Parts: sequence; C-alpha cells; structure tokens
Amino acid sequence: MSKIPSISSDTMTLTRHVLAQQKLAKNATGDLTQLLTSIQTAVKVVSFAVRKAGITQLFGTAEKTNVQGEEVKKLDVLANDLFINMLKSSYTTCMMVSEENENIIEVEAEQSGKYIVCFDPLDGSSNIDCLASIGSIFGIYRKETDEAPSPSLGLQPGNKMVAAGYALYGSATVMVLTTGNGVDMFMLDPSIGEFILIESQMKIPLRGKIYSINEAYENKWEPAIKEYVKNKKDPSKGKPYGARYVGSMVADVHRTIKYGGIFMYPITTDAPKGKLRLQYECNPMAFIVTQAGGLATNGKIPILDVVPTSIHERSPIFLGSKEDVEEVQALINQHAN
Ligand code: AHM
Ligand code: MG
Repeated sequence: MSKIPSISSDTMTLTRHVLAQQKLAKNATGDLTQLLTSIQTAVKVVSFAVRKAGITQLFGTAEKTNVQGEEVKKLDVLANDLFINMLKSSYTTCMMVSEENENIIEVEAEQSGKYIVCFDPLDGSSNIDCLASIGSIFGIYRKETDEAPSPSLGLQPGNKMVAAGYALYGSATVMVLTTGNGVDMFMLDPSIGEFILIESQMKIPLRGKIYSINEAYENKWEPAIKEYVKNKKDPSKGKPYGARYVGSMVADVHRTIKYGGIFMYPITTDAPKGKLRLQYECNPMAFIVTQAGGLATNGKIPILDVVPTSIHERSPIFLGSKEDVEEVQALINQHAN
C-alpha cells in the first residue's frame, strides 16, 4: 500500500501567525491582518510571474500578448499594479507611496482604510534579465489624523511604522516580516500556495565577516568609507572580511541578516544624497534589521529617526550587525571631527 507523504496538519502559516499576534494586541480590529493578506496575494502572484519570466527567457517561449490580446506587462509594472489593486481592495489603506509612481496613490473613500503603505514593488529590477534575486519591500504606517490623503501624510519617520516586510524571490520565495515584536521568516510552499513559518524571532549576529558595497564607486566615496573598506581587507587590522554584493537590496540585506556583516550604500560624488529611497527601501529594512538586533544609520542618526521631507527622498544607509555598524559609524565620526 502506498504511503501518504508526511504532511503537517498544524502548519503555522503567515496568516495564522498574524492572526495570533492580532489576538494579543489590544484594540486590534483585524485590519492589519487583512492588509497583510492582500500583500501576500500580491507577492504570490509576483513570485509566480518572476519564475515564469525566468522560464520564458530560458526556453524562448515569450508571448508578446496575453489572451485578451493585450501587451504582456513588464514585471515591475505588473508588480506595481498588483500591490496597488490588492491594497485598494483590502479596504484597509487610504494612501500608498510607490517607487513606480511620482505622486501618492489615493484610495477612493468607499474603499479607504486607516493605513498608509509605502512600497517598492520590484526592487533590484536590473537583475531581472540575468535571473538573479529580486524582491519587494514595504512599510506600513497608520494615518494618525482625519486629514484627506496628501503627500505630507506619507512623511512620517520610520519609527512610526507599525509593520514592515520584504519578499525575496530567490531560489525560494520568502517573506520576512515584523510588526514590532521581532522578525519572522516565512517560505512560500508552492504545493499549497501558502507562506509557512520557517524561522521565528530571527537574530542578526553581533558581528559578521562580510561587507557589502558597490566597490566600483570607491573613487567617489568619502574618506571615512574608503578607510573602512580598506581596513576590512587589511590583515594587520584583523582577519580580513569577505565581500558580497548582489546589487539587489533585498538579497544583500537578507544575507546580512542571516550571516551578519554590513550592507552600505553611502553618498558618492555622483549621488550626494545616496541612491536608495528612504520611505520604501531604507526605512522598512532599517525597522526589520533593528528588530533583529542590528543597527541602521544614515551615517549621522538612526535611519528610523529621519523625518522625511519628500516621498521619494534618498538616503545613505549603513545597516547590519551591531558591532560592524558601530565600527563604520565611529570612523565616520572620527573623520567629521
Ligand atoms: P532599483 O529600485 O532601481 O532597482 O534600484 C535599487 C537597487 C537596490 O536593490 C540595490 O541595492 C542598488 O539599487 C544597487 O545600486 P548600484 O547598481 O548603484 O550598486
Ligand atoms: Mg528600488
């Protein structure tokens, strides 16, 4: 008689996990659970589309039009539409800020809710065509007043976030999430289409052995960053670090959380404010890393304390293991004095 493979009958799914947390929170209405469910749906479809795009490219089965005869959407446009449509129809969101939209996205009154969501629907898009890892990033804020949606409502500092997460479309699809009570990781099980809890209360090592920065810009860095990276390669300053840089923030930050070390995107002479965006790249990652016991700074103050002045504002960022971030910060301070 053939045996049924062992299947858990008590799997901790992402939705179940969020529901359990909601039960613990005072005055919870279930809206955040609903919101996160809508993001999960967007992420599942993006994950499917990313895998399909890979196969399409490898086997040359590109369809130029879909069944309705419409042009097949580019992945980043598709991901953006998915996030917007799923969030709108969750009845939990009043306003969105997306990397793909110059202006805020307002939700009509009938569908509006109390949350503001800032997201980068498909980060690392230059990696799509070579099949390297890409991701989605999001940060969730509460609308604290009765004001109508406006860009100024999207200018809350990161320390006001109620939840943040990212999805990594790598060799598997994972979602890493915090609602302010630590960080948990869920892996998409394609056989049941559910995110399953695989690591609870993730903790970033106190110190790592890897630095992650685009070293091609060395000539454009400030002296403190040059010195820091030089030190990391100098055997007389301790065991040299390894270097890793995917060029996809989600992949680089995920590795940093798992293995420890530091991820840096400092200012350069070409990008005097840094490259990465505060509201939907730096802040959600800073919240997650901080919740995992690490640090995230812009080189002056914690990223989460920066008060944004525009929705697409850029910021330099140094994040990762506590001791590694403290070390680069100490050098930056030393050079500033
Ligand atoms: P994108 O939002 O246009 O994809 O750019 C963001 C990406 C990050 O994922 C990554 O950390 C960074 O840009 C890499 O930039 P660079 O190629 O300058 O090193
Ligand atoms: Mg991006």
